[in-house]
Amino acid sequence: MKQGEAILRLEYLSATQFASLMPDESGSVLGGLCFSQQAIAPCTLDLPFLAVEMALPSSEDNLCEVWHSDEPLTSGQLGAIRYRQSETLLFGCMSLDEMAVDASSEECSPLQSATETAYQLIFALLEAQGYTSLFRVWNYFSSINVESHQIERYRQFNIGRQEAFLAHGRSVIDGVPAACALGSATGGLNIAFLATRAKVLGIENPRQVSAYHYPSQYGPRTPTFARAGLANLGGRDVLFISGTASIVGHQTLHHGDVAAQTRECLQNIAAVVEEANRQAPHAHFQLDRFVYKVYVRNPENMAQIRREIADYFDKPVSVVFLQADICRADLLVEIEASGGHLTPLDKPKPA
Ligand code: 3EB
Repeated sequence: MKQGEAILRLEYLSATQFASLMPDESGSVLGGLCFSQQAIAPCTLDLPFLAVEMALPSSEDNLCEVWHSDEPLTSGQLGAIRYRQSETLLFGCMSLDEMAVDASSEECSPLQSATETAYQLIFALLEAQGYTSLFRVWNYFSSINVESHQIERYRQFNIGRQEAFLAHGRSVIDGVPAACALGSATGGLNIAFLATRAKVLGIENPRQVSAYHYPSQYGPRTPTFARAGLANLGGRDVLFISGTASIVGHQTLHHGDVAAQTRECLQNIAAVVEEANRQAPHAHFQLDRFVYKVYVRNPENMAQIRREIADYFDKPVSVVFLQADICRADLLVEIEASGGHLTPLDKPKPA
C-alpha cells in the first residue's frame, strides 16, 4: 500500500457520477449498492453492484454506495453471486427471484427457501475462497412486515438465514456478521456482503439483548447477526455497526414518537462504539467520524429525524437517507454506521 491508499474506502455517488468514473478510479471499485425508486442498473462494468428498489426521501432519485480498495482486485461469479476480491476482502452480491426458488415443501415459504439458498451459497463461496469471516451483510426484500404462510416475512427470512448457518456447521452466536434487514419497495431477495480474511471481533450492545438471544415472541428463530463487527484491515480498525433501532433490552421503545426513536437509535450506536473502544484497546472510534445511513419508514418524518441527528452531534456528520420498511412494524427509523475505513470525510488521496 502506498501512502494515501487504503484497504477499504467508502464513497457515495449518484448513478450518473458513478457511470462517469474514470477507468483509473473505477479500477479500485470492490463493489457496492445502488438504491433507487426504479431498479436502475447503472453500467457497472461487470462490477458486483446490487440494485435495490428503495425510494430516497430527499429530492435525489438514486444513491450509489461504492466500496473501494487499493489492493489488487479480481472478479468472479459463483451461481447467483457476483463478487470481487482482494487479498483481504471479498465483496459479493446477489438478487434471487423468490418465485424461481424451489418451494416444493409446503411448510417452507419461498422467501425462507430463497434466504437459505442465498446464505448457503455465500458460505460455499467463502469456504472455497478462504475468507474466514463474514464481516457485514445487507439484506433487502419486499413486504418485510407482511404475513404469508402464517408468519411474517421477516420471520421467514430469519428461519432461512439461521438454517443456512446451522447447515454449514457455523455457530449462530459466535462469529455472526454485522447486518441489516430492510423492506425494499419491490423486487426479490437482494443481499450484498463483505467478507474478510482478517479476524473479526463481534461487538454486542450492553443496552440491548443480543438479537441471537431474543425471546421467541419475535419469531421461532432468532435473527443471526451481531450488533457490530470490528476488524483490523491493514493497520486500521474498521467497525461496521448493524442496523440499530429504538430497542432497549429486547423491546421497542417510544411507539409513535419518531424523534424519541431517533435519539434512542443514536444512544444505542454510542453504546456500541463505546463497547468497541473498550474491547479493542487501541481502537479510538469517534462517533462524529462515522458514516451513517438512515432508513426512514415514513418519508414525511425525514425532516424531524434529520433535525434530531443534527442536534445530537456538535459538528456536521456524513448521513444519507433511504425510505424503507423496518423489520418490526412499530419501528419508525433505523440507523446503521461504519467507521475506521476511509470515508467522504477524508481528504482525497494526493494525485
Ligand atoms: C433489531 O435490533 C432491529 O435481521 O439482520 C437490525 C439489524 C435489525 C439487523 C437483521 C435486524 C437485523 O432487532 C432490526
